[in-house]
Amino acid sequence: MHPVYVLNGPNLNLLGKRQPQIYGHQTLADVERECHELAARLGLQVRFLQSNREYELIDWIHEARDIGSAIIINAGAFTHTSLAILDALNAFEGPVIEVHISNIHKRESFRHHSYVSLRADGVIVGCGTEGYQLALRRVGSLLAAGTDGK
Ligand code: CA2
Repeated sequence: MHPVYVLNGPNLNLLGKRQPQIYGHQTLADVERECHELAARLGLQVRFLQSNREYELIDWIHEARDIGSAIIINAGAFTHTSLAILDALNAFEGPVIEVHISNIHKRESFRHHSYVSLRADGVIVGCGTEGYQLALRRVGSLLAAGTDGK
C-alpha cells in the first residue's frame, strides 16, 4: 500500500510543550498516534514525519513522488517563505492537503500568504490538531474516488 505522507515542518516538535494558547495541549506524538489510528480505520497507511530542515522536507516530498499516495503538510514557518517546498510539491502528482493548527489569517500579516496553498488541493486552518484528522478523511475520500481534488 502507498502511504499517505504527513509532513511537519520546523518547531512542530515543540507541540504541546510551549504556547498551548495558540497550538493546544496535544504533542506531535499524540497527533501521530491519532493519525495512525484513523488511517487504520480508513484503510490507509501513514508515514508521519517532522523536520526542522527544509531540505529534509523536500527529500520526503520527492520520496512521496515515488511511493506515496497523498501528502498532508504543515510546513510550519516554511509555509510563508519556501518556494523550494512549493516547487517540490508541484512535482508531486497526488492529492495535497495543507494543514495549519492555528488560523493563520487571524494572526500576523506575514502569516497570511502561503506558498503551499498555491499547490494544495485543500487547506485546513484554525481547527487545532483535529485538522490532521480532517485532512486524513479528505485524503481518504479523494483516494477512494480516484481523484486528486482539482
Ligand atoms: O498554525 C500552524 O500550524 C503553523 O503552521 C505553525 C507554525 C507557524 O509558523 C505557522 O505560521 C502556522 C509554527 C510551528 C511552531 O510550533 C510550535 C508549537 C509549540 C510551541 C512553539 C512552536
